Amino acid sequence: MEISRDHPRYRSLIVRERMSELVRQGVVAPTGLIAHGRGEAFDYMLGERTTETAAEAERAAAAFLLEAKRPVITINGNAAGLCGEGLLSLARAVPAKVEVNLFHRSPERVEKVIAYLEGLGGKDILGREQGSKLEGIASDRAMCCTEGIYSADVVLIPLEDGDRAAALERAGKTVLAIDLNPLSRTAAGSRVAVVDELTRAVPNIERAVRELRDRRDERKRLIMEFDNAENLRRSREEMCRALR
Ligand code: PTJ
Repeated sequence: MEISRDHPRYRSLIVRERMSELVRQGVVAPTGLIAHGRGEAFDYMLGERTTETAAEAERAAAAFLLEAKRPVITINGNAAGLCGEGLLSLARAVPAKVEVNLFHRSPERVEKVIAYLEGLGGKDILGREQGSKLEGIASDRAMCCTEGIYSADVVLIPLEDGDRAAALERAGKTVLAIDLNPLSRTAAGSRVAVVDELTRAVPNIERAVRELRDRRDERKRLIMEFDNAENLRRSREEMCRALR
């Protein structure tokens, strides 16, 4: 479809076109478009900008990633389609391992998402062989890589479903989520929930990683002081203010 650059929602329309094309290629799940629409609606309520509240969560997430011994970034179809390059760049900056972990899992789709990320320059992406299991979630969705998520201490989960986020918490991982829905179980159960749009959040976290790399005391302070419940309360408040 031809989209005019003058259209006030040009960027949103371009992203929607790309996501539908990635559904055709099998990278994004068909229901990924529904999740994307929900994200757009929440972002609209935030004013489609990074709030001060989100920026604080992004700095805290960066601090946790730098302090981690075995950090892992998980990528699903939506995250790959929206921000694959950004997530790979963040993983290199930390450095963190990358694992493809899908909600609608099939070996063919895992292969497609990994191949898509490799096409963007990704290397050593985990996910083909998932030999370990997270307790407390049903079927395939429990599977993860032994040398990736299973042995991670800190896991960054962009756009994750609530069950898996809770299972990661129960497994003793520090969970950092990126989720525009400040009411989601994922956001509520995480140590840090970044309520910001993925393509804004990821470069912001990477910038904070670079700033905090040589500032250990500042990282410790950010980690100690970050209160997820309070940060989420402020995100909800900002949405209410925008609606009023
Ligand atoms: O590729 P798969 O098979 O792993 O499937 C991926 C989806 C996203 C379909 C799957 O994980 C899913 O169903 O997720 P949920 O439970 O719908 O949750 C997605 C969350 O991400 C929702 O709370 C949305 O508000 C939020 N979200 C959607 N788009 C964005 C977003 N958050 C940040 N940035 C976005 N662009």
